[in-house]
Amino acid sequence: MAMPAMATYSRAFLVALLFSFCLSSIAVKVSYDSRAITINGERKLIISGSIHYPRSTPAMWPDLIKKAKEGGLNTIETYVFWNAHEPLRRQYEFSGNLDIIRFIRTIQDEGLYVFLRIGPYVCAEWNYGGFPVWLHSIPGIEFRTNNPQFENEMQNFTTLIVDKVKHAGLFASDGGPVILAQIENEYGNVMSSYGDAGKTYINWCANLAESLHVGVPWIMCQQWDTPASMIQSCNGWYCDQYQPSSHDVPKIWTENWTGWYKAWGGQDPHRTAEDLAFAVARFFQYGGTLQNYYMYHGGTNFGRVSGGPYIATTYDYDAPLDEFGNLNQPKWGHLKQLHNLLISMEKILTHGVTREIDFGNMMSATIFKYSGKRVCFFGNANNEEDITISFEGTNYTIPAWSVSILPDCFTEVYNTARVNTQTSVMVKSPNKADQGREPYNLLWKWRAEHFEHLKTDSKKKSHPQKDVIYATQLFDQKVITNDTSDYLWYMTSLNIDDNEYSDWKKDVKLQVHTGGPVLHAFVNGKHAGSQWGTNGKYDFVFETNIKLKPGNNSISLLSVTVGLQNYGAFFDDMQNGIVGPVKLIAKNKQQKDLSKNEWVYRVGIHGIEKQQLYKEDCHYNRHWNLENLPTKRMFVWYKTSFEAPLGNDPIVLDLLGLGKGIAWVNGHNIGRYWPSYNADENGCSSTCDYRGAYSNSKCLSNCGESSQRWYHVPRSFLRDEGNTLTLFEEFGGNPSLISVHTVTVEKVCANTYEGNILELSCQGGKVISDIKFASFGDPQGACGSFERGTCESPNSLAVVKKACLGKESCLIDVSESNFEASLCRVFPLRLAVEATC
Ligand SMILES: *[C@@H]1O[C@H](CO)[C@@H](O)[C@H](O)[C@H]1NC(C)=O
Ligand SMILES: *[C@@H]1O[C@H](CO)[C@@H](O)[C@H](O)[C@H]1NC(C)=O
Ligand SMILES: *[C@@H]1O[C@H](CO)[C@@H](O)[C@H](O)[C@H]1NC(C)=O
Ligand SMILES: *[C@@H]1O[C@H](CO)[C@@H](O)[C@H](O)[C@H]1NC(C)=O
Ligand SMILES: CC(=O)N[C@H]1CO[C@H](CO)[C@@H](O)[C@@H]1O
Repeated sequence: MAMPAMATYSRAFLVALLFSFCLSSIAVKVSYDSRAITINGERKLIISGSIHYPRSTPAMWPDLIKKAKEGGLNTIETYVFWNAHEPLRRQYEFSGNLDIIRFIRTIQDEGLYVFLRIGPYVCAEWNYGGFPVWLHSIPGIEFRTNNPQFENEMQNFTTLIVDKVKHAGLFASDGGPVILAQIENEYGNVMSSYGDAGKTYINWCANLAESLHVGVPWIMCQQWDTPASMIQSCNGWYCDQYQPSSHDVPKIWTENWTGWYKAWGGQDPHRTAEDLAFAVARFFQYGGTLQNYYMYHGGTNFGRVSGGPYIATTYDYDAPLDEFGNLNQPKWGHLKQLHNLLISMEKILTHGVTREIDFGNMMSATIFKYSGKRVCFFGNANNEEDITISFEGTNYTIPAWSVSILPDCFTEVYNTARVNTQTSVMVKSPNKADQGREPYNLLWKWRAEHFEHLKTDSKKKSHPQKDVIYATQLFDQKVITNDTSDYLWYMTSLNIDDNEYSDWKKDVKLQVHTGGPVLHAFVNGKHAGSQWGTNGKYDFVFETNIKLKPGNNSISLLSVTVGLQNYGAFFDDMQNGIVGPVKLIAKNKQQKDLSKNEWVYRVGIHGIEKQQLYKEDCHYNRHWNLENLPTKRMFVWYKTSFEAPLGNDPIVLDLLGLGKGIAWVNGHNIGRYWPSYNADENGCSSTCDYRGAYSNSKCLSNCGESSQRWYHVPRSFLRDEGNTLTLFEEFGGNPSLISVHTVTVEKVCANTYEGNILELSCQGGKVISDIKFASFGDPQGACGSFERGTCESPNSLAVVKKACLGKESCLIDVSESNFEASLCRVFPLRLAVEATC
């Protein structure tokens, strides 16, 4: 009896074991049909947002992903950054904010899907588009084309990443969150430049992807003749008019640009919440089912990761979550409402038959019908006129450049132009860690960067120096440095005979043709001039008058990069640094071409690459001066210590007053700084009309001001006290102007239509301390300058005060039932509020 009983028992046990195993990692089948991505056979609306793991810190990830989920996303998209993971060939880095597996698991923990865009070309305003610079040195290599050397490396890295994700069980086919993968990136934009080899290459990419058996679909974006096994997709400001060239694939929008990136010398970009919501609503109106925000959180280009030309350290992107992870309101909230509404209509949007009604004048309605239910989109793409339409006996007014969504084809629940979410006014407030001493003064130490080698480099090969390279030609900067440093010295000397000196005594010009972007010239150890590219171009011709002496003269050129080109056909071949010729031009037009002189190359700045003065345990720590703090001096090091601001609000440094350089906090490189580079004087407008097609030259602000004044210091880089800030200042500046700030919400405003629930909330534990304005009626003006209209409910202020004062956040039902009668004749009514946090 025992025996059979045991047998029964173990079978049951086995079944139970199998069942529990399946529960923990149930394989999910991801596929697609002509309408949508399907998950276990069910069509899904995918609302995705890009968050690049190296542009924040692991300590920030859970909060960012939680806010993305609260904002109504069901998927997070990221690129994979090859040059960060494989900085030297076959040497890998996956720790800290490069721990992609931890990032994917963090997303999984929130129950969201992952869209993994491996590339490995990523563009992304990332240094060299994500390619390791060592690739460039492989003999015979040609990037992104039918070239065995390139394909071998691409295959090697792509396979490594796929294997890593497989081993962690993170593909949906193994029960993980990764539902989609991408190979290559926007190749269609450049393919024609590569001729037939480009076609061969893109087919090779498709075959590579397929051969990796990831068990989820692969996507190729901006690729119009996609190989059959790949799903094509669209990138852009708008993708509503995009139709895939095959009828078997769904309409996918992989990059909906939520704003734009910032460049050194560029103005602040801004894409309005109204226009972004319009673009999204129209995409879904016209049958789209997968949409990804590029970026949902942009973040920061720490260290040397920014691309070129001139990509700044901030990568805020005007995204729904700002650089520091704060809600960018109203954008975040306005989109959240749209996402929740779209998801609630998922079944109908992915299955319904559609009927279009064209009302003319760019006004159209789309009716989705499925299993007895209907939803309607009324889209007005006219950028000036509000249009009233009559639909089934009811009149609807659709504001210009907006979409109304009616989940029952009768009641308008959402209009992209009517923002009912709060606007948060962010401020940067000075560090109050030391309450007794305000403003909080930083005490600075300094030391000069030593340029000893400037005097000795004219020595010949017979006394070869360490760490230098000799050549009788000018080299592309990245070929010499492998992009391990921004800095490269090009040094040479020339002899002026006594008998020719008369020609070279006066009015001599040094002329340098450089691929830029920054050049500092020294003649006989003295600074002779500096210049950098303008108008967004790296290359320029530098000219300055110099003084020569009879006999040997040394010419030392320090070339500085700020992020290698990341986009365009053959961008990888673009030369950096001094491309030549380098010439001396005498007054009588006589020239000496130094390009084929003997050049001595030295990589890096002594204090950075050799002494590592930014490191906490640096043994040169003693030799810093406390007296006579220099300002406006080139090539100088500054150091101070500071206390971490209390609370949880994000921390920024105000570096206005500095020139250009690199900043480290407790040894972490927080990025290049260049606050002296002002944004263009022109192109800004005081008003920003959301109507009409957006482009990155619309709604700009900050003209003529420092293009990046504030620099993010993630809290995880800090201790409570005794934090070290080290600066290498290249141009000259005044460190005593620097201060530590926190970023927080100062006040919140809203202008909410009747029929909505208004949520007001502060941030960082602060409560609503005052209601400056509240009027339910037809209030006028905008945040900061609201005014009463022709009518209002007399108890407007009282209702809002009662609901909100003293609270971190509050909800107000904006309806007539919640306020005293207003006697208004204007409909719909609105509640305008301005509250102080
Ligand atoms: C990548 O290349 C290395 C040799 O450089 C080799 O050992 C490794 O197996 C390759 N990986 C793949 C997946 O091909
Ligand atoms: C709708 O608008 C039309 C034209 O402006 C008007 O004649 C009609 O009376 C309106 N209908 C309703 C129900 O308001
Ligand atoms: C750059 O890479 C090449 C080839 O891998 C190597 O020979 C050279 O030493 C490297 N140079 C620097 C400065 O790291
Ligand atoms: C001047 O430079 C030449 C060539 O570089 C070298 O041979 C010579 O020794 C130098 N003379 C002095 C005085 O440094
Ligand atoms: C064509 C193009 O510019 N592509 C880019 C689109 O959006 C972002 C810009 O932020 C890039 O990363 C893309 O690859």
